[in-house]
Amino acid sequence: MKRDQALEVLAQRHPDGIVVAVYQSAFDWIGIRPHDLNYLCTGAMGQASSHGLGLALGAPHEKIVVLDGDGSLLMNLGSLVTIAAQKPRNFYHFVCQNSTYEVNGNFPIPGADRLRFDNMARAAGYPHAFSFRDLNQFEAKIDQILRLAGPVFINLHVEPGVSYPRIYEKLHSAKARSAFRRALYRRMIRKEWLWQMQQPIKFYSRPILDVSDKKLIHAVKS
Ligand SMILES: Cc1ncc(C[n+]2csc(CCOP(=O)(O)OP(=O)(O)O)c2C)c(N)n1
Repeated sequence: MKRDQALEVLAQRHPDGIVVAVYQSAFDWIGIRPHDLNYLCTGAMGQASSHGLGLALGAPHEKIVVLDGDGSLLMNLGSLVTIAAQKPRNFYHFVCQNSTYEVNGNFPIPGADRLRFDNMARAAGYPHAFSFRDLNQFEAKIDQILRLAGPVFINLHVEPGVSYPRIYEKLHSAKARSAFRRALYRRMIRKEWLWQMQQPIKFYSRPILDVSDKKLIHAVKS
């Protein structure tokens, strides 16, 4: 299936939620679904699933979608085990398996003809794992998949379709990161689960939002 078509399907089903995307999937995704809740961590190759896990644990009322690359996941396979052990119910781990390191020259990834990421995820302990080659089959199943309690693993065998421009400045931009942070606070406030949190929210060790700080919350809201 074409990657952009698969991502269009996902965008219809997850129009307004948090998405952690990498490399060509990220470029396509931000073209297809521009949104402040796109978390762009490209550069930290392999870390999307780990960052996604952190978000899933920190924001348990949000569905977290990770759009991983096959080359990227191979660099951090251990995260499958960590995720399965943590059992985040709100975690949906997609991999765009294109069998190459597409963004830096389409070099083949090792073992591409034999790799079964869905089997790996199952063996690591994910309770649900799927693999799709056909767009119609993916489209028929996606609603049901997004209703499952996670962690859920979804491998998509993709080839490039419309490849959106590689705007690295956007992926690496501090502005996009702070837009994400603000959008997340707004979402937390709107959904009112912020008030249930006992601890200040921290960015590294620095508290950035204290739930008792009404002035700050007012600033974020406005
Ligand atoms: C630790 C590390 N090693 C290598 C790179 C260089 N690099 C950037 S993107 C990339 C390939 C990504 O491949 P994949 O995850 O399959 O995504 P695709 O490009 O196919 O969308 C590589 C090797 C990097 N950013 N970080």
